Amino acid sequence: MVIVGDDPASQVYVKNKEKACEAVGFNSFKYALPAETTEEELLALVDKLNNDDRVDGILVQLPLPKHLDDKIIINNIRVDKDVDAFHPVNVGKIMIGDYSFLPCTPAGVMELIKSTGTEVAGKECVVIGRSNIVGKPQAMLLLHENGTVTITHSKTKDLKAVCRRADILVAAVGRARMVKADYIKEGAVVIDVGMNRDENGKLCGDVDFEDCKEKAGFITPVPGGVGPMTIAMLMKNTLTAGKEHHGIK
Ligand code: L34
Repeated sequence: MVIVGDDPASQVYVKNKEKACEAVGFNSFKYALPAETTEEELLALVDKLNNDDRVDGILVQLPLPKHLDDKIIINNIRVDKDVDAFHPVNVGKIMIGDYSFLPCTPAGVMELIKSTGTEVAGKECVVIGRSNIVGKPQAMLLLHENGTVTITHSKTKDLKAVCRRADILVAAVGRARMVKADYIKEGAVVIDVGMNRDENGKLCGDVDFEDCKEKAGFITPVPGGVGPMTIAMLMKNTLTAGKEHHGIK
């Protein structure tokens, strides 16, 4: 795990990942680099980890400080150690449904949906947000499960009406408690990917949980919903990578 700079939220997430590694019995090495780290220095570390046989999975926590280009860094992580599935080769594999790693957050969302007993096939699935990390791959995973998928974004007309069609609603916009009860269909599965701080500094999701909890069939809280599942999926990918590297079935 590589973390650059001192973003407090990233530090919490990385700490939680370290704890998870310990809980499942993985060795983890944390590299906390100063915010001023240069591209050259970060690439040198990535290269060292690429070639270190003790390392099965590499994760560079995002966001990186502004002077560093995520794309260049991610492109240099070995494809078979890219346990985030952010490398363009892994992203491409996901598009065609031929993958070893799924991106952790969308994969965690799929597990949460599965846990409700809801069949995705044929359902109206609406994803709010089109980021490369969540929105786009999320839509693809729902599509692989034969959902009828709509991706919405800032230019979507009448977002509320589109969301109200959803049997499965995944909110990944990054706007505190934006989704209210009038955005959801009675009985819908509502998955909240948001990780925001409200005006009082309190951690909250994109969904107004209190407002929606009676109307939704199933709803995930923040904290304690998608975040821990993201980490669980990271452990799963790392195990897959480790087995592959060591020839274990
Ligand atoms: N490279 N960067 C890379 N991989 C990732 O998979 C991530 N992501 C996102 C941000 N940057 C990344 C994460 O790890 C989001 N994310 C993440 C991971 C864990 C948690 C939240 C986001 C988490 O542990 N959430 C806890 C509460 C945390 C708190 O108290 O602040 C929860 O219960 O939701």
